[in-house]
Amino acid sequence: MKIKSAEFIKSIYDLRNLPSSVLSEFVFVGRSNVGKSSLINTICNKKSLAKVGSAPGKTRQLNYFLINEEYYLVDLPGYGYAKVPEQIRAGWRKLVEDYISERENVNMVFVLIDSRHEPTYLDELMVSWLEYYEIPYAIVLTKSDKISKNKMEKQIYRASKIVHNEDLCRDYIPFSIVSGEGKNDIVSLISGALADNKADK
Ligand SMILES: Nc1nc2c(ncn2[C@@H]2O[C@H](COP(=O)(O)OP(=O)(O)O)[C@@H](O)[C@H]2O)c(=O)[nH]1
Ligand SMILES: [Mg+2]
Repeated sequence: MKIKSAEFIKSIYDLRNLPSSVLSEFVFVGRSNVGKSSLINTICNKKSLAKVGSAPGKTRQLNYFLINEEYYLVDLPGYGYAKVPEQIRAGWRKLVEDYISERENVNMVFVLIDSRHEPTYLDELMVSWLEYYEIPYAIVLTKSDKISKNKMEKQIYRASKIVHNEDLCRDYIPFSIVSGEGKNDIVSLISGALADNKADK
């Protein structure tokens, strides 16, 4: 499957305003600045579909993008930025957990981790929610252009330590907007999941 069309649909601040459609949703999560917006732009081949480098921790909304008029990509608010007050962090936690636990058409979640850093407590919490609610996910190690192949192997190993259900964790994907590494893997995972979904119906 190729991404032929990608269009921004809306930003959602309150889960009561989620789209009523039953299209599959592929969701991107990770700490602020991990490269979520850049990844969405890269896989959609559109430079400024999602806003890159906006003030970390300031984006509290879910952004919906409609792809090939067939499914959504959902950009969740980034987590774990040090300067964010506790009250806002608690708000993030509730918004994201409510979304993950209640939204039935979530097909797969991509958990983005900066390949230069260790997984954080919030990455681990995210993975534990996904496993608890039995949602398939993949771990994406972003900014792979910044580290060596050797270091990447080590970082994948470290990331595997926060995974407890290997059936739900579909893949570990090194990704870079600079080299394009990982782009096809992400698009293939999405196409495969959509095909399985159709086969089930
Ligand atoms: N070198 C490099 N920089 C990246 C990559 N992905 C994102 N960035 C940079 O990281 C910063 C944060 O990216 P952004 O997509 O806004 O992160 P978000 O907060 O998770 O949406 C920006 O300055 C990007 O240009 C990558 O693969 N390689
Ligand atoms: Mg962003």
